[in-house]
Amino acid sequence: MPLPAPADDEPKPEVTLEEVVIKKPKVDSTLGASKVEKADLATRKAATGDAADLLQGVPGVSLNGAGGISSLPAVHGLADDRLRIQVDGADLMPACPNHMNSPLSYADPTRIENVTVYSGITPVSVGGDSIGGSIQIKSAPPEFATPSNPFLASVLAGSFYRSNGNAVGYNLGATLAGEWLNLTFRQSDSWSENLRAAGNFKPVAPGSEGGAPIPGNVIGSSAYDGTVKRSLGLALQTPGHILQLEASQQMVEFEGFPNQRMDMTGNENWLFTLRYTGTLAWGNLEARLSYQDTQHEMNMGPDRYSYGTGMPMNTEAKTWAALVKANVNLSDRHLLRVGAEGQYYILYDFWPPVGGSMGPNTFWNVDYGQRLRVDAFAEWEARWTDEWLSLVGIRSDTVMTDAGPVQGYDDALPAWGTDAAKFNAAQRRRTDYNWDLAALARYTPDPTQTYEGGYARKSRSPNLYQRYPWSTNAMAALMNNLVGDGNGYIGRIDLAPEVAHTVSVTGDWHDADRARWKAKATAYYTYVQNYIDARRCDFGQCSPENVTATNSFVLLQYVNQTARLYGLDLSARLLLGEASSWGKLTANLTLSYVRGDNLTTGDGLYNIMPFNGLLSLVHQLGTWTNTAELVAVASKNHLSQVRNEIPTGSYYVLNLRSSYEWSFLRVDVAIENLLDRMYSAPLGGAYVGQGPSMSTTGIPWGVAVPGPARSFNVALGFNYHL
Ligand SMILES: [Cu+2]
Repeated sequence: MPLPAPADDEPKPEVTLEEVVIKKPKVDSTLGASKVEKADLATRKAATGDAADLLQGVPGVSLNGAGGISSLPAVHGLADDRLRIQVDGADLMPACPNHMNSPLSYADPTRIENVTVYSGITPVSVGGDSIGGSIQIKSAPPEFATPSNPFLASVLAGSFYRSNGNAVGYNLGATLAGEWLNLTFRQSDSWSENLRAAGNFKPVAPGSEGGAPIPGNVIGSSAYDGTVKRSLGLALQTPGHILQLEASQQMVEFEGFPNQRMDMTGNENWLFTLRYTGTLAWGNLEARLSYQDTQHEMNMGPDRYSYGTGMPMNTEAKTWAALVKANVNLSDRHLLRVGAEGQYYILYDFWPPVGGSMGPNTFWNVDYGQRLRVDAFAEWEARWTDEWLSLVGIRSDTVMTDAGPVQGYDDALPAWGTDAAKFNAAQRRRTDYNWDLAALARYTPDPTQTYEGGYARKSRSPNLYQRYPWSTNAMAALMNNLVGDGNGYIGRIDLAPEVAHTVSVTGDWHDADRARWKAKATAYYTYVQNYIDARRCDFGQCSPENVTATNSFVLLQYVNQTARLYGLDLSARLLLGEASSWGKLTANLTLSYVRGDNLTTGDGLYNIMPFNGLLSLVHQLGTWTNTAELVAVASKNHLSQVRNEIPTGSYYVLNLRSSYEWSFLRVDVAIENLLDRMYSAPLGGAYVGQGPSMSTTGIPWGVAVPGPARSFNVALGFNYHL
């Protein structure tokens, strides 16, 4: 959150020396927010094409597996669009029945300078249209020259290689800046072959008809290629005001999805943003306008059956968004944040005909889908004393969704026409009047401890893929899947918004200058009304066996139920020793536990990360950093039975990393999964990455997507300032 600027830069005549040294308010408003440390960020972004990787190790955060650059973060058991994920302030919208082009898949990891995860009580000023936490990813702010040094120029370039998958990436950038103008260009690209697991997890078999056999340890459909991200930014500055205009383009030529039945065979996204930030006498002001345009294509990649014709599925989406928000300094101790925002999203999801019963017409999965959101919020932060802070906010969230009439491949066939007619006869427009509330208090009795507790009510309306997919045909339903469990999903127009009530308490203990040790613990409990879970499909074309099956892929329909999630995050850091001759040695520990239950059915919630911990030893000598990291994860056996979720075993993985920085060169080397341990990724989903994927029985059920085998990584970064 931006640091509120002092209300008045002019020193008042009565200011005494003592008042001058009064501590500035802390930048982070809530203890429930974690910032990824800069050193960790540099190490993690060195050798990845996936921006979500930068969140690894943040307490309470886990990653749901998807494509190679599209992992979906989960915070305290809530993932995907239950979180508010912003990239440089933009709420990027996915446009795909599998959420392949998730917001973070558009972020260039090499550009990211700053990651903040709000996992506890999320202030309403950073929440909205979400029931879980908020993740804010930011690039570096534009740099400007100074009168003493009136011209800035910098170039940067980097590259990485990962042995598992033979992944290669590069990034380059250039900045030219004067005192009032900054021009920045960035580009990155990465590609990877299929990843390998450390052992065989399925039989050797060809993935496509007559194709070469895929070895038992190769994760089919995990390759990606040509993921170019480029941006051109122009920033103008006058004292106290910055205006930024940025155009960016994100292209993907191919990205495989081992836990989906299709692959991304093309994605082109454009984003245009105009942003103003100003520091004014009364506080600061931000205004932004953005437009996002996405063209998305899916089909069967090289590891899957193509059925002679493939199965093209196309999605087009446009999103317009506007926001204005202000931080108003009411006094030295009172800050008011107010804001309003709007977002309008249009979606077309259509599947061109391929012949046979999948023709002669185009299948419309969602035609003229619309989601309009209008929000306003006010939040009051009060620093009553140096010990006590309170934050109270309220937010209104109005969401309208709608979709036009649809058609199947051939509505004369009952397999398509019956469901389409039923959907077309229904009233499809829904308007939800949602509201959020967050209240928290923070107590800092002395410089070594802080306690925070609060309550939040948060709401989120269903997305278009939860309300509008209409076909109960198995093949069509299997293509609609947001979670990677291999099942098929049918929408439900009547879905109500999810409303979460969260209470959370955090304690933070450390030595007075935070140099030797610190420990933080967060406990949380969330009760979700109208949680969107799933029930077995028992209507339309769904068979009676679909209702009772326990060891196969099934067809499901979204349904509102009641859920509960609770858990605990612990993190600690301890300086073990320090000497000028050998540097310093630090130990870090993170433990996360979360449990999710469906209270309506007694079932478990899907994809809840089992108890896990991370222990690392970090040695630093000047700009040389060495890290040994142990990741340990318990078995996953509290499962979503309605989805026939697959259990996974416990495992541990050892990683080694080392980095060295010269004035303008940085080298990172790493060995991930040093001991080449074989394990199933607990949040990796069901393996459906090869073979005939268009029916529930074409691919064997019960195989979890494994974690990657050992990888040797090396990355070079060059950054030169003129
Ligand atoms: Cu897709």
